[in-house]
Amino acid sequence: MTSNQDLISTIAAFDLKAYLADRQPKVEAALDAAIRPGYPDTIYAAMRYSLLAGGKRLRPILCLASCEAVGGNPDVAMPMACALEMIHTMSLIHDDLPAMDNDDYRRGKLTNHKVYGEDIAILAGDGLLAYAFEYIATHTHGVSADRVLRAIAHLARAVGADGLVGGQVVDLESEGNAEISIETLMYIHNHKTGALFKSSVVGGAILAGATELEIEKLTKFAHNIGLAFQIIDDILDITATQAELGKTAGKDLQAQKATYPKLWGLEESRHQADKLVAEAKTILAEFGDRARPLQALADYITDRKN
Ligand code: GRG
Repeated sequence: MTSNQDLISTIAAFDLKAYLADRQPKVEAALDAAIRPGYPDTIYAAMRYSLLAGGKRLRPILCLASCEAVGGNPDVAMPMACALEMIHTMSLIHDDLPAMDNDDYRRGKLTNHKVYGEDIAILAGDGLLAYAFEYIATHTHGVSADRVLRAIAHLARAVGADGLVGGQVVDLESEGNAEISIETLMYIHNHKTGALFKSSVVGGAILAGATELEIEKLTKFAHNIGLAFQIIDDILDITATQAELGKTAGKDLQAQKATYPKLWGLEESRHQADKLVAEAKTILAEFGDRARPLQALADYITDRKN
């Protein structure tokens, strides 16, 4: 068993910058190849506009790293990694619509509906969502159909009313009520943000043939980093600039949203995020060196500036 001190020095030695410099361009290239311009021109252009607008590509990279953490070949998980980014992107397109968060900027660019109109933005989101599932089903090779089916089912659940959609609904219903309980806040974020993190980590592991125990541990790991990610998101909304975020800063205050800093204060929120990440890394101690990328990615979640 790896001691905590060993764990810390192992992770410190891992070059996350080099890892991301290798993975991010691979994901970019895979996304670009996954959806090519086509007919009708407008819909393909709108889908590609948001899909290829940058972003940290955290969900695909988590999926690949998780596949590796249980001894799988990350190439096998690339179609699922792309699908996760398609779904994440469509959720951002819909979230930015006037009917929801009504945002003008995302990833440093005008939002999809600002460029293509609301009608096309809705359809671009729908197109990305449908294609994500088609893409996993048709492009995942070298894995049994059982595993592919299980990964698809996990992802579908994460997207629907028991996942992103449910989280978004409670978020919308809570708007203007900064006094919601911590339980409601947790529900919103565990569904709106956490569910897709979980599917990223668990999906990569399922495709690699993870055991039930490994899946259980990775689920807990993903739960913690998903929550930590959202706490940091809330902190950055207060402390970072629009240029750093690539989207409007201070939106939560403006929309009178309940946030972790509002409930706990900035310092305690940061402490809670650090605690969740430390626990997440410990959960993976028994996975050995193969989990170093995942552990370093957990640190990245709290160290990030956007
Ligand atoms: C999924 C069917 C379906 C509908 C969408 C709108 C909606 C339902 C859900 C909202 C989901 C949402 C916008 C959650 C916020 C997630 C979040 C913290 C986004 C920011 O993620 P980053 O920082 O962004 O990873 P980049 O741009 O780096 O990818």
